[in-house]
Amino acid sequence: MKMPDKLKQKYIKQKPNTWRYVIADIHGCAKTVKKLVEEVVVPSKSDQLFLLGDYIDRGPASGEVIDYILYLIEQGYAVYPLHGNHEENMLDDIKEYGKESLEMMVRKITKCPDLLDECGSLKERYVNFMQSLPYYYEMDDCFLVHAGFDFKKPEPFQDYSAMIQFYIDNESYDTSVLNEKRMIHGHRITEIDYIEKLVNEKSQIISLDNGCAYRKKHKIYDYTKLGNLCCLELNSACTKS
Ligand SMILES: [Mn+2]
Repeated sequence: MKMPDKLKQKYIKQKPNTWRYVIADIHGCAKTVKKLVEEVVVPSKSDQLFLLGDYIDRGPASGEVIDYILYLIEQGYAVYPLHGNHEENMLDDIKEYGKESLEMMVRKITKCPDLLDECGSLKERYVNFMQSLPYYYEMDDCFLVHAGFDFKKPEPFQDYSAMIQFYIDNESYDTSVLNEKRMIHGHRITEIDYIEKLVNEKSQIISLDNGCAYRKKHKIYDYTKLGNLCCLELNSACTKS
């Protein structure tokens, strides 16, 4: 996908005396993210709220999730959304499929009919939103990215497809290129005990996706350790001790 360079990464300055929150893969769980933001996180308008991508598919209300993000931005909250592979796939599908196949796919396969308008096309505001998303954010003490960086590649900070679909193995990941900064990512569904361990041990790499849409028995995953939408407070996660 071609896009202007300014959208590919952004350096974000930390504001003094504010909190920084990160929420990973929301996947159509609109009620959950609203509850999390409004009753648990309760950010002020000067706090920063980072979202790690994958807003759509799996859960029941993909369009509602994007509308909620747009609403928060409109209300003046400092929201920083990132690109996920599900948004990228949707944008590719728009280019690849004709109107009818796309409509069928969105209704039957990805199951997010609330992304469609009454003519069966993807609503323009969702397409515009998905096209506007950067691939990673860098701050003075951390990187935020949907999936991760592939440091085996010669130009890891140019490899945008890795950023949305790289599958990180926390145990063997080479962190030397991060310059001692933390890296917070989603995409890889991670059991809640392990997320807590990474946070408590102040791990340099933190996986934050607990598969919030997985609330029932699943072929691959132990659903009893999934199903939460996690939020990490970056100031405390990034302190050294
Ligand atoms: Mn993903």
